[in-house]
Amino acid sequence: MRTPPNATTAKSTPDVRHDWTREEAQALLGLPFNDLLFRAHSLHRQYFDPNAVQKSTLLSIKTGGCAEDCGYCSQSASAPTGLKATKLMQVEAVLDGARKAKDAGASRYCMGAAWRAPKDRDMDMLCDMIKGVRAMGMETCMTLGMLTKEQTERLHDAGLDYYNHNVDTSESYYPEIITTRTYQDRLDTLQHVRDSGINVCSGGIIGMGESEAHRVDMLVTLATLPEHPESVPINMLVAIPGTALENQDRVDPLDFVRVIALARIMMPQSMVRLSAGREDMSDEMQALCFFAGANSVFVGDELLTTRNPGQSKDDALFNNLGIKGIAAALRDHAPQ
Ligand code: SAM
Ligand code: DTB
Ligand code: SF4
Repeated sequence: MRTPPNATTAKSTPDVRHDWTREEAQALLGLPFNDLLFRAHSLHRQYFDPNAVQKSTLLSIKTGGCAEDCGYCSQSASAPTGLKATKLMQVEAVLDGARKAKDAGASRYCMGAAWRAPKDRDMDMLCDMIKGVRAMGMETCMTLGMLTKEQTERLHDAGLDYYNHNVDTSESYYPEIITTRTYQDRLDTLQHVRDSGINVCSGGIIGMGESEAHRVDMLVTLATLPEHPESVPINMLVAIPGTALENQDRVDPLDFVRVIALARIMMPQSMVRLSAGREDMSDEMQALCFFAGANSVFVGDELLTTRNPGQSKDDALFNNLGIKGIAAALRDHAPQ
């Protein structure tokens, strides 16, 4: 495993545990807010610069028409969201986007495709995208759905730094949200990614109608993996018209902050990403999330199909909070 950027201690530290129980996690989540945040922030300071946030930019390299039925997603063919489906983008167009993202201060470029899984015929183009983005000095991330062992190895050999594949929620709540693939399918893909040497990015969504126990169980699943994901995106549901979750009530902002804090405590060396939903968060809510241990965000005007705070809004927030960016740390052993 690559040491996360800015991590100051080795992973043998007693804070980095893989034997969390749901009772322990539930007890942490039930602490008075200030006690929970103090604990999370103290750990955060121990492992990371508290005033540094890693910035990634997302690009949808293949949009819409997806065969899966994820209830939150605008890109599922089964959801009447009015989204126009596109083919896989050409490599040069993807690289143009990456150049702009780099100029805007992103250290990582995340390329997402609305697929159940990539087809083998797409692999050459995907590998060329990875090589081209890395040649610009940015870290690469992809999220393409399920992967076979062979596909994962090809992405690794092209130099892929991170693969994003979320567990999304707890195993017990998962069937309420997705029926076209299983929780175990997700864990299998994560295992391929881990085995290949690509850094693992895996998290989930808060605000899909799940209970506190489901949130706890999702984090216990991630924190009891043999190695914690290097990156843990915590998304706040973006309720998209036409999806099954379009009328979902907004999550209580302080409950969302509590989940960030719990993720920080249970996976103290992982980057915790404040992901989707920032457009609907106040500056104060985001500031509390950074205090609670979030140290990564998506920057730019768009996520995959929805809005994100643009550069000027984020620059103003980060300047106000005295937060700086974290530089890219590329894997150095990728065969090209
Ligand atoms: N198709 C691939 C897959 O599902 O693995 C990659 C793209 S998918 C959009 C990546 C992740 O984005 C999902 O697993 C989910 O956690 C998150 N996501 C998608 N739509 C969202 C929404 N409306 N609100 C919050 N998070 C969302
Ligand atoms: C993740 O956990 N969040 C990102 C990324 N991984 C690929 C995606 C958020 C998508 C939000 C809804 C949209 O823009 O379509
Ligand atoms: Fe398809 Fe991914 Fe959206 Fe699910 S989350 S419908 S797999 S694009």
